Amino acid sequence: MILIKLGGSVITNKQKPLTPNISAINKIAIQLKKVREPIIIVHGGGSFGHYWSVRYDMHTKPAKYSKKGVAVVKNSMIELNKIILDSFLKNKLNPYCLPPTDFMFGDKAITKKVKEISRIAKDGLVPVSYGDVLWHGQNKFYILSGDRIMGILAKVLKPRLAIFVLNVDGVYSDMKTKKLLHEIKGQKTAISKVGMDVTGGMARKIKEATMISKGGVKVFLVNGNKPERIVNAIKGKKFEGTVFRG
Ligand code: IP8
Repeated sequence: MILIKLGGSVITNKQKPLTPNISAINKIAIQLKKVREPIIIVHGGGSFGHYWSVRYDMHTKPAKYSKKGVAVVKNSMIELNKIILDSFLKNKLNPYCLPPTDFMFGDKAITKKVKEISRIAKDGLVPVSYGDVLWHGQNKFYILSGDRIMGILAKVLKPRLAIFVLNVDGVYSDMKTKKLLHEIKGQKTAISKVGMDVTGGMARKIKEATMISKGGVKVFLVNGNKPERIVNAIKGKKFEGTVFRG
């Protein structure tokens, strides 16, 4: 089974609020159709969830955020999720909509429900979850990033591979020369902050990828604007990207 995170920077236009990148989504869906293994998809917020989270000053830290903000962020993520589901359906991927409230209780994962996700995938549907704002208890809410969901699912499901699909080729050793690090085994990396991101951008991804790989799962970071790389990574062919070895 393969766990794939579609980064918000690939599936939306991050420079323009509330703008999906339909062409990128469709191209990714076409490539994913070639995969012959069960897959589970998680997607990020991009110019939907992140746009509103910034506007309402909402973060990953549980706090008493604006109720209107919670409602608006949640609504925008449903909207983006629907766009992904429509594209998957059109491309015969049979998506199975999976809001994170289906397998989370407050900030804890419900193991039984997480295991159910892999059974749904093995039965031939493609579960599609996403980063969201969740209730935390005691009148507090928090942003659960898609990257964190990757960590939660990987820990329980131990997929053969976890793939983070980005809008860059992988992790660069430094941002000036854009020299790609083909493999990371715990070394320090230069990380630049990406604007309009309440969940930590690339730094968060590297942290989560490192954690997942420490749990024994191989992690790939690949460029979603060249979606054939996702399939090459899955099929064990040579591809451009960064590997975190499990
Ligand atoms: O793009 C965050 O998910 P991410 C989702 O994976 C929201 O960090 C609601 C901002």
